[in-house]
Amino acid sequence: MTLQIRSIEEYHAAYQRAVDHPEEFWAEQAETFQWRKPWSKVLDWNFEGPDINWFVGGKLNITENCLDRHLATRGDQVAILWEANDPEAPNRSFTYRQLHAEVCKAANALKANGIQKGDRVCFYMPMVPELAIGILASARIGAIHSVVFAGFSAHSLSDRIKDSECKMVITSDFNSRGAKYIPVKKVVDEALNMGCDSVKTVLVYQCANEMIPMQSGRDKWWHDEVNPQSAECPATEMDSEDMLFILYTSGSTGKPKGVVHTCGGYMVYTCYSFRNVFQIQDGDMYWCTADIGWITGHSYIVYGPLLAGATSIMFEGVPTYPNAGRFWEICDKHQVTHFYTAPTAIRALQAQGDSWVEKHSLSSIKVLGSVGEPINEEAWRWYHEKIGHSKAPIVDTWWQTETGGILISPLAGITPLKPCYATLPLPGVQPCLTTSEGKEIEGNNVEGLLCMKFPWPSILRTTYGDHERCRQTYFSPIKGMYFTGDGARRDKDGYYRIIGRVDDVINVSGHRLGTAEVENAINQHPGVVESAVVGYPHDIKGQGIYAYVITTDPVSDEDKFRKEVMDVVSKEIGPIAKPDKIQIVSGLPKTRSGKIMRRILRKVAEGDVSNLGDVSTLLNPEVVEEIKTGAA
Ligand code: 6R9
Repeated sequence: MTLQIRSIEEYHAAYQRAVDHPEEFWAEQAETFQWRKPWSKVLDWNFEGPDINWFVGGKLNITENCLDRHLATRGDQVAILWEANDPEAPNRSFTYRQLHAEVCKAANALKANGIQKGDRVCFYMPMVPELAIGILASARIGAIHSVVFAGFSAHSLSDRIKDSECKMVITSDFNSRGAKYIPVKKVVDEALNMGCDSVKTVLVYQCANEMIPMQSGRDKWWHDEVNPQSAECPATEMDSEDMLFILYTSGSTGKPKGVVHTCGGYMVYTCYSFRNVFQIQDGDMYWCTADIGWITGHSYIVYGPLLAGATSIMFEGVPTYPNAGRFWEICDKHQVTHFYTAPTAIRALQAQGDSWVEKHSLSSIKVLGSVGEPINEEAWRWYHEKIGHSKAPIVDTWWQTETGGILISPLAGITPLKPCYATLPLPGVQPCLTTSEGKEIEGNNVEGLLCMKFPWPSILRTTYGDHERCRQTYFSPIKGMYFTGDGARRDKDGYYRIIGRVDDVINVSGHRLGTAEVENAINQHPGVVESAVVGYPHDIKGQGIYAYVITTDPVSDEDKFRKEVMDVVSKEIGPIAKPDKIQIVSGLPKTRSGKIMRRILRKVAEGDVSNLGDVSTLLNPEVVEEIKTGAA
């Protein structure tokens, strides 16, 4: 097993060793896995390309390390325990041996349907075990999975399928989420009607007992394809740097980009970070409430926990169904020891009152985790006191889709905590703060752009089909470094506090959305000439979406218009991107070069109009007054 640090002294020693001898440090971690062929060089890199290669020449299959490797010692231990949306429905659990068999069957079914090494397979599925089984099956035969969160619209799905030319889509008939019953396959049909010629097969996992249209020749039932298959499937040998998966995420400009992770480095880092941050022990019950449609689900529901031989709970539903006590009920029911969720969920549940928590003992909880956005002090304290009974440490884990795993976080029970601080980098991670000109800011009690000076094994390798975009987004803003897009503060003790995005990315309930993406969607409404979107502080979501819209004609029924705009956005991107506030304006504040002054729009959205700074250099200073008085 990879290193597990046990004390703060060990942490500091490991940190120093990883700085002084990174190749030696990471070789030691990597040696604990099963490789078909050892690497010839640990690391070969430059950030200019970027061209980053870990465990060069090494051959492996990540699923042998998630599954086969554990059969002798943990074959009968539960690997995945699934809790349905409906609290009355039975649980489903898979031991490592059973999961191995299911993954092999699904892998054989993919092969039987023409999927080969290097092919892309898209997943658009609810949180059922078959999603985890499916992505592992894809990895087993060397196919590349691209999971699209099942809340995205047909349009978003179609863009993602086209961008990576997926050969197969794996989906389900329906999705039960809370009180909602969503026809998932219908969305896939719509997406495929938008010209996804690469897709040859759609595998449909059956969740309900209803007839749905199946296109003959293309659509097949999961059970028909998977059940008859053999439970043995040899794993395909992969190069350490072969692609493992693509996951789309939003940036400041343009369409979402497909972040690419590769086999060897991602395997080593997700296991290492999982073990150290959560301090998992045998017998623990670990539950991450994320959706597998996001990176947190990939790294810390599926890969990290399975690589580490842990038991991972997977939940189909939502925190408030059938009531706001559901999370805590599940914690007691399964004696959860490690609970990992997002600040937006914590705030939403806190707002429902303590009585929902007090009904449950929560005595099994040893470690709490937070991820996705900065956690505010009030939520941190509530989480600590009410859920952790002031005993369980909170690991506030900072990381990104692009980083593959947690980079800055306390190690549970080891790193002294400070509310709202992600605290210290993991050994092997070298953060720094810079000015916007790229000059490193040394010392403590400082603030700047958060960058990384040195690669870690699960850093993104490229953005699918567009390496130049990867370079421009992450490696050229600050020369010689990986630029995160976040601003951070380093306090007197060297602890990091993440302030938030410094680019045009809005973080709504932990979901990343680009302002340009939302604006493009709004502009699809025939009555809209132009729009500008900014984030503003929101009590539950962290950030809400505030849209300024110029219309073609005067709007008589503003409520109706707002609803139409929201529907358009829902249809174009998905319900998560719906603006919370829409203000109709006659113009947008622009510089003489035609750039929208978002700083002003942000201030108005925040309700802070007292100090808008100098607006006299604007092309149209008069609109500022109008925008101020008409604030939504
Ligand atoms: C894992 C994940 C990444 C962005 C990131 C930052 C924000 C994530 C955070 C956090 C403060 C934390 N973020 N964790 N901010 N404290 N503990 O969320 O990936 O969806 O790519 O989002 O989320 O702004 O840059 P992703």
